[in-house]
Amino acid sequence: MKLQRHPANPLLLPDPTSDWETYNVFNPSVIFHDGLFHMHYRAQGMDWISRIGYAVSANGIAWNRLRRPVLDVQDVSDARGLEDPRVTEIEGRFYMTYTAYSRETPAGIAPTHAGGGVTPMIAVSDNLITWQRIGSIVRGEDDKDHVLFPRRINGRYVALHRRPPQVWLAESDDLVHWPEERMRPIFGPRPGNGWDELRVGGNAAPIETEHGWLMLYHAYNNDHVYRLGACLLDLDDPSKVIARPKDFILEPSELWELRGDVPNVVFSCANPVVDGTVYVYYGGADHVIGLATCRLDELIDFVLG
Ligand code: BMA
Repeated sequence: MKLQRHPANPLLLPDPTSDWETYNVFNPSVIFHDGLFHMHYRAQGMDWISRIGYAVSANGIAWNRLRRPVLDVQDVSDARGLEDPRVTEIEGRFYMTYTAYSRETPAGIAPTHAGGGVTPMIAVSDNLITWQRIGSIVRGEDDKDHVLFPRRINGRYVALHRRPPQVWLAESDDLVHWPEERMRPIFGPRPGNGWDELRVGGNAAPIETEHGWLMLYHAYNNDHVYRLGACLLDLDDPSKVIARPKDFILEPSELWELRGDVPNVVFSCANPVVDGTVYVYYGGADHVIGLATCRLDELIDFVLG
């Protein structure tokens, strides 16, 4: 089973007339709310700093974008940019997880390729435009790809996050405090399995189904090719993986996925389900935004094998 690319791809391109989304727009979050598709995306402009942009669509294909970022850098803790937004609606409010990229590297942590530390942040909004930072899941360690589940499980808010090289689960009573004793690893890369042999990380809010939480994730291998896969987590205890097919569901093959700012990347932060179709929006080569879809029941059949 493979996702089907939309013929209108890529759907969103950088805007060379702007100063903040001049070079790259990628890694979008998309939710379906009150009959509209709402997108938040990572944008890079003249200063190469990432900011979060917003666009809205009636059909999920043609987008109207706001001509300014909805979340911008604030201080030294995010001075290198805000990356990879993932929006989840929980109990009528909107929460965005994103990676804050700092100018400072915490003691004892190896700097990232551009030199700096990352913090897995959470912000809240009631209108999808105005965002307020509420805190982070952890601090002072290499941790990102954090994603909130769309509802509480056993009374607690739940998030996926990524402590290299594994995906972890975290729980919180208030979305602000995430106690270490309530964190545990779920799954990691599969050495020898090719596409997900080196790193894995969650995509967007897991989809609740009668079989379990359907979770889409990204992975890369020793050749640094990013692909997408899927697995199923237990409904009551999402730290239990019920099924994880060996094969991926999307890999870079179009020119705009193979060549861009970072080659050979499909990276997704969005899987809204509308009328039984899963809409997987993704960044192509850290440069543009595309869409691939499948039927929800087909994806479940594939994951269950
Ligand atoms: C990851 C993130 C993503 C990016 C990917 C590929 O570490 O930074 O934003 O799309 O690398 O470059």
